[in-house]
Amino acid sequence: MVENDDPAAAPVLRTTYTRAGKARTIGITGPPGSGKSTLVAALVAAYRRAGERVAVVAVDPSSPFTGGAILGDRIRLRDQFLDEGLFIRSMATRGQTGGLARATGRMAAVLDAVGYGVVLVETVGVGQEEVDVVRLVDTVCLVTVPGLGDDIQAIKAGIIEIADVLVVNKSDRPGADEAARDLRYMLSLGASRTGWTPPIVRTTATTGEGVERLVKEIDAHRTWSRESGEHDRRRLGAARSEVETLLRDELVRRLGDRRGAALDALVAKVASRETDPYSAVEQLLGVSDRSG
Ligand SMILES: Nc1nc2c(ncn2[C@@H]2O[C@H](COP(=O)(O)OP(=O)(O)OP(=O)(O)O)[C@@H](O)[C@H]2O)c(=O)[nH]1
Ligand SMILES: [Mg+2]
Repeated sequence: MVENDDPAAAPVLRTTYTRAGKARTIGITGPPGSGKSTLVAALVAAYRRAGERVAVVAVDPSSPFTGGAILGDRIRLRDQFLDEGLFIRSMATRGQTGGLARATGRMAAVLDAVGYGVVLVETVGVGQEEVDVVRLVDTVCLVTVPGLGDDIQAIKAGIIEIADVLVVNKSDRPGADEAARDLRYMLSLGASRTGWTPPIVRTTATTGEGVERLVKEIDAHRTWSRESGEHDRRRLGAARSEVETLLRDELVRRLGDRRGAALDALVAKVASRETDPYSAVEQLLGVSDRSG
């Protein structure tokens, strides 16, 4: 219900929201095929060994067919499927725009509230929406691989600014040193906004090599984030965006309910350029004010 933005989810979110806030939320993002799911599986194993209950939310806007059956194969967590301390959910956007980050954030809150100590969010960090998704987590891990070459430039533009930990996965392949060097160089170009310099961790997700170090670096970021105030800043930003989104939705809904005909008429006038959208909004808000 939460995932589908079903109105029936509201009571669920009301009860769970104030109980959330304890989980560590970790985003795993990076280009297709870089080994995100394999890395998620390795992280799940590490956190489960440490006694944590773990939830995984895989966000896949590109595939409307993503579902439990396909996920079993894709996410490579087959041996972990019978583990009661592990919850896995794959979600697709089903064509709606703008709702992905919201649905993911809400799902993370519910999972947090029901006692998952670690919530992992996997997403392909390409579009703005996915950048928004990953912005909601406490720690963002950007996964790259050796030999990406120019592709790395494209990643840089979108997401490197919000990466807290940089991962060079498939370090069993040639070129891991160069990849790490490229990342270090890219980091040196942009001044850190927050005072945190993302560490660069090499992993081989398929064997688990480097995963313990990754867990340590994620922990180190979390500690820094709490002490520096960055954690509070992010939570505040996420809360503001959630409240403002709901406010916007509710405003549109109420206007539609009470002044549906007026809204339609004004939209038509904007379309035919009899009036402009700014005046239309002013008029609608004025009308709404008078009607209470
Ligand atoms: N050699 C090597 N192969 C790896 C490593 N990690 C993952 N792979 C392989 O890379 C392929 C893609 O791995 P996935 O984990 O599905 O990658 P992904 O980033 O989740 O892919 P999408 O979700 O489709 O974007 C699989 O065949 C993995 O077995 C690694 O460290 N070394
Ligand atoms: Mg994957």
